[in-house]
Amino acid sequence: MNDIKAALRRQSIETPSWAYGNSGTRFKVFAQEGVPRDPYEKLADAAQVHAFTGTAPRVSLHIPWDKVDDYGDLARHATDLGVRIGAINANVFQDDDYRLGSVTNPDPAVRRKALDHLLECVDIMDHTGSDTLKLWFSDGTNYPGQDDIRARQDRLAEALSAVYDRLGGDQSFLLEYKFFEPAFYTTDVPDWGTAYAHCLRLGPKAQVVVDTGHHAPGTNIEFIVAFLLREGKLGAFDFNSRFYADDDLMVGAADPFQLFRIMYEVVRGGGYDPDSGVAFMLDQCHNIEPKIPGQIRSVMNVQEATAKALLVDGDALAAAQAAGDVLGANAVLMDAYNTDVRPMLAELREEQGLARDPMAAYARSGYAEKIRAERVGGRQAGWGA
Ligand code: RM4
Ligand code: MN
Repeated sequence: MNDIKAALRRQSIETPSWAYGNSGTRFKVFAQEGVPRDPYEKLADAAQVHAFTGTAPRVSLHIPWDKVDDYGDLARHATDLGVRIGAINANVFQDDDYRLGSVTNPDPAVRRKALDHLLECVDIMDHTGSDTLKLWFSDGTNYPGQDDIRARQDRLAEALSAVYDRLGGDQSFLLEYKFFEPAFYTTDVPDWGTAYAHCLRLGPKAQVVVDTGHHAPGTNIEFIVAFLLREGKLGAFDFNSRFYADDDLMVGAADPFQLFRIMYEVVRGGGYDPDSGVAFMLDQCHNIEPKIPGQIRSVMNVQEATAKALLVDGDALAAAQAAGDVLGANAVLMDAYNTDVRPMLAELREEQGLARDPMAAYARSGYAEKIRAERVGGRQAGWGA
């Protein structure tokens, strides 16, 4: 039990700056009172999530949503609040020029513009001390024949290689795949295999990021995780949950059993080892629920799934598997999944000087009332679509 607690104590889950701003669907963005007006206030909210969970010390930024004049100053602000800047997420999907794609656009001038943005993001990494660039491309086509599928792969490879060459010694990039949306016929990075092939060709500083909401229904995500870990190509997770498409709901809300199965493969494959380099990030939007509690709940959901994964009796499982004991092996996994780990996590928090129940402690803290009263006027941050 102490080993498990020690492993949970070093857990680190990165929260996304955009989770604290207003968000919505393509039908409506719902504004909430007290929402941050700028990246500084987003970091202040993220610091609350870390303060109550002890597990969320890094915050991802999204450029241009988090554009500021002085990134060094923003990084210092983060440190003052007890958090650090995590991954820099590039955005080449919200400009009229990108109607037919960004780095895979048939027009070389648009490709240049997109590449320049990606390189600018590496400059921002230099200034913030961030070591990770996250790349997701909305590029693709809507109609058969619209563009040359193969040529678009060539253009993608060219851009990725230029970014790769620009990375500093301790910097790397994550390539994110998604099977559809906003493109509906072809997507240029639709699946883990495409991301993996591009990353493999480039080298160790290019890794695949698995966004759990970016798969077709029924996809066995834990298999993808096991495979990528075995190949040393799993760079990170963007955690969220989905019922239908890319729903960006709270991780562990739709299918906690799937999250457990994923975390089991992470632990099994060494992805939870201190030197694994795998980053655990949230990529979520809280459209109808309050945002800071939404993030706290999500961090707790990942903690619970991780605790259960760590509880799996590896020796008993290996013995049952070797003996061909199908039901016995399955029972070992289910025993761990069906264990209530919440008391252990509450105890661990107490040992760390935290409240046993982070949700209740945040509600009691008065922070929500404070930001509602203070953040009046100005322009609320949102995802800018
Ligand atoms: C994309 C992708 C990226 C995220 C944006 C907001 O679908 O998941 O990771 O940065 O959405
Ligand atoms: Mn994502």
